[in-house]
This record gives sequence, structure tokens and C-alpha cells, in this order.
Amino acid sequence: MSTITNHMPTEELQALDAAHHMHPFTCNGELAQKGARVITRADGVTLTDSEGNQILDAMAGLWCVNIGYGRDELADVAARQMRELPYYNTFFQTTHRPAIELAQKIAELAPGDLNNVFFAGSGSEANDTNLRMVRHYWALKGKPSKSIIISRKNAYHGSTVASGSLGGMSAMHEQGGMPIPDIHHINQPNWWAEGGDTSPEAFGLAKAQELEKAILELGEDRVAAFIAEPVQGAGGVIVPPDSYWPEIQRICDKYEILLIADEVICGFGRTGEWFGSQTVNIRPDIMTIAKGLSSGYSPIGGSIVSDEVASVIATGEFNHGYTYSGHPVAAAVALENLRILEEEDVLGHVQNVAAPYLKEQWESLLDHPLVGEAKIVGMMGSIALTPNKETRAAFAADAGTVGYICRERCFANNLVMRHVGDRMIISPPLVIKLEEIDLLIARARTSLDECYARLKEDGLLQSA
Ligand code: PXG
Repeated sequence: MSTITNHMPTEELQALDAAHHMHPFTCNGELAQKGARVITRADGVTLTDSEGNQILDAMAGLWCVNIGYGRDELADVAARQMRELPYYNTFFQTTHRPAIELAQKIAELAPGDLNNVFFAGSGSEANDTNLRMVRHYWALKGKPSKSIIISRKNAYHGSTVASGSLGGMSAMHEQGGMPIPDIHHINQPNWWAEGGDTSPEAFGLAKAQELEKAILELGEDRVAAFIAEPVQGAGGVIVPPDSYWPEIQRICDKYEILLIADEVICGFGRTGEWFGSQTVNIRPDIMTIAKGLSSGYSPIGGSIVSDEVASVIATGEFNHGYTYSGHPVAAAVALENLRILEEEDVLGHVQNVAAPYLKEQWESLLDHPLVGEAKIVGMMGSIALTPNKETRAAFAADAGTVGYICRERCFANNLVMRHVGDRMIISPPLVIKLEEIDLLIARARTSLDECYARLKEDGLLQSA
């Protein structure tokens, strides 16, 4: 139980952590000097650390705790399921009630003919599944040369070899021999950073048309699928111009390219609908899910697959799966999470209460001297920090220097607001209350003020 933290001083925990725990996406040498922040408990939207600080978690963990922390119902369901059937696999012609019920529920929630679920333990695994499934689909259709998957620079699709290759994070590709062959990256629709003098709408259209250009260059007979997040999350909450997605859908239809919507962040209410695909009005053939599926209470992900693709895959054995595909405890927890989302009308709260208010408050930050752009879709938002709003300039300092300073101020002010380069991002629990949004904005403002003062002092307000 968590009592360990009540009996050990923070420094001891930090020393043990530094001695034995390798953190993901972290310079562990540097962290060992500094000591990791120890989180001990959480309730609603608030984390408590080992020093007793109460921190507003405007990232919902890692974009996942959609229903907020501290819901006993999920703990009770997990305990019950562990006693009844803690584990059984779904490989050798067996199944169990939690996997059946969850697949059926997901099929009911998902739009169109997305009626089939292949379970995984995470979003990364689900995207590995997708890569293999779409290639296998085309092979079964007699077109094995259709194996290239087109993705986007600055996309995040996970951290396994296949999902990291699908992603467009150059810092990841520099390590460990990625990307694997037959993955092609086009540019992202990031107007603020890359749009120059073009209007957002013209820029969005031009970026979508890069897909068509790539298909024509690579050959229609070579391209299996296009994968993208409806709204790029880890890339910095990059909201595409309205012109972008309709054009992408047109191109996928025209060239018979499967569309994979990575809904790992956007899914389960984050954008205000059940799925981001509904918010941007696209018809994917496959959706990747994880995170909000269980609100992070248990590790589970999956692929929601169209009837067409699933029926072709069903004609033979698909030699793929995970020990924990459809894990009964994870599935039971996810089901309880979906029950809460539905019965407590969390999407209604987002649509009618939280998102409109958050949008108004978030956009009010535009009056701050550092904030050049404020974007928000549902409950995921970003601001671009800039030394010059008119020219949309980047800072002269290395990308991320200023964002990091701002993030450190946020942490000092008991607010988890992340930075991606010099964009600050939020993705709070969907159940956040209006007074908590006020607190979020107040702390963000204080942190921006402190960041600004520091940049002035250090001469960092220079444009690149
Ligand atoms: N797709 C998307 C769109 C994601 O955001 C994954 C796939 C992979 O899911 P798993 O469950 O394998 O982590 C993600 C995960 C960040 C950050 O820095 C974001 C994620 C993971 C780790 C860090 O914002 N998203």
C-alpha cells in the first residue's frame, strides 16, 4: 500500500529511485542529481506529493485520467475481477466475459462500421497491431506490395520499434535503428510554426495535399494506409486548420488508402465527442485506443477495426497477439470507466460546461506578452510562447529552453502544465470543475509572469 511513503523521507525514496529505477524519456543521470518528485496519492484533479504539496494535474496523468483520480468503483471492480478470474488468455479458442462485454461496448460507442476490437496492453502495442494488420489485409486482398504506411513528422504513435517508427519524432529516430523500412513521413499541419505568410486554410490544404503527392510518388499500389492523430497531442496539441481533414479523407477515399485514426489521446471524450474522428468528421478504417479507455486505471489499449477490414482478416489466421490481449481485470476496469463516462454524462459536462469555459479562460491568456497563439479543442489545449507575436518568431535560444523554464515555474506553482518545445500544453481530467479551471488559469498566469521576468533577466527574449 502507499503507506511506504508515510514512513520514508523523500530523500531516501529519491535515492532508491535513482539507484534502481530507469525512467522513460528521461536523462536519468541528471534526474539522479535532482531527485524525482514523489507522487503519493491523488483525488479528483489533484495530486499530492511526498512533501504534502497539492498539485493541480492539468495533464490528467499522461493524457489519460479522463474521469479523474480516486474513483473507488474502479478499484472495487478490479478486486472483484481478480478474485473471480484474474487472468485467462484469449488465444486458443477461449474468451471471457470482461473481454466480450468490453468489445461489445466499444463497438457500440464507435461510429460507423467500426465494430471489431483487437485488444492490446497499450497504445504502442495497438499501433504495432495496426501496422501488421493493414499490411496483412492488403496481402490477403492480393496486393502484398501495398505495404507503405504514410505518417507525419512530429506525430506520436508510441515507443515500440514499429510505433516509434510510425511516429515522426526525430529525437526517437536517432536512437535504436528507427524508422523501420516502408514508413514515409509527410509534414504536419502546424500553421503557427511552419505556415509562414500563407493563410491557415491554404496551409492546411497544402499539407493535406502532401499526402496525395506522396501517394503519387510512391505509387498507389505501394501505399497501405495513412495514420494520424485527429489532433496531434504529444507533438504540442497541434490543431489542424479546418481545411485539413476533409482533404485527407478525400485523398484516402480516392486512392483506396486505409485511414488509421490514432485516438489514444483524442478518444473517450477528450475532444468533446467520444472520438476525435467525430470532432474532425472523418471515417477511419481503424482507430487506435488506450489511455482514456480505462482512464489510466489499468493498462489496456486496442484497435477498433471496420467490418470490411475485420472480415478480410477473419479469412485466415492472423499470427499476432499479446499475453494481455483483453486482460480480464484491465477489461473490467475499462468497462467500469465507460459506465461512469456514460452514466455521469461526462461528455455532456465537457460539451456544455467545462470545454466552453476552459476555452474562454485559455484564450484569455492571449493578452500575456509571451503568448502568441492559444488553441483548444474540447479539453486539450496549447499556447505558443514567442518573443514576437506579430512575426510568430521562435526564440533565439534552443527550442525548448523557454518552454522548460515555464514548465519549472508551473511545477513550483503546483500546476502540472507540460512543455513541448516552446509550446505549453494542457489536457486536464474531463471532470474538472469550473473553480478548478479558474485555479488552473491563475497558476498558469503566475507561472507565465515569472517566466517572462526570468527571460528578461537572462536576456532570453530574443527572436531567432
Ligand atoms: N498514440 C498516441 C497518439 C499517444 O499519445 C501512444 C500512441 C502510445 O501509447 P502507450 O500506451 O504505448 O504509451 C500515445 C502515448 C507525452 C507522451 O510526452 C505521450 C504519450 C506517451 C508518453 C509520453 O506527451 N502518448
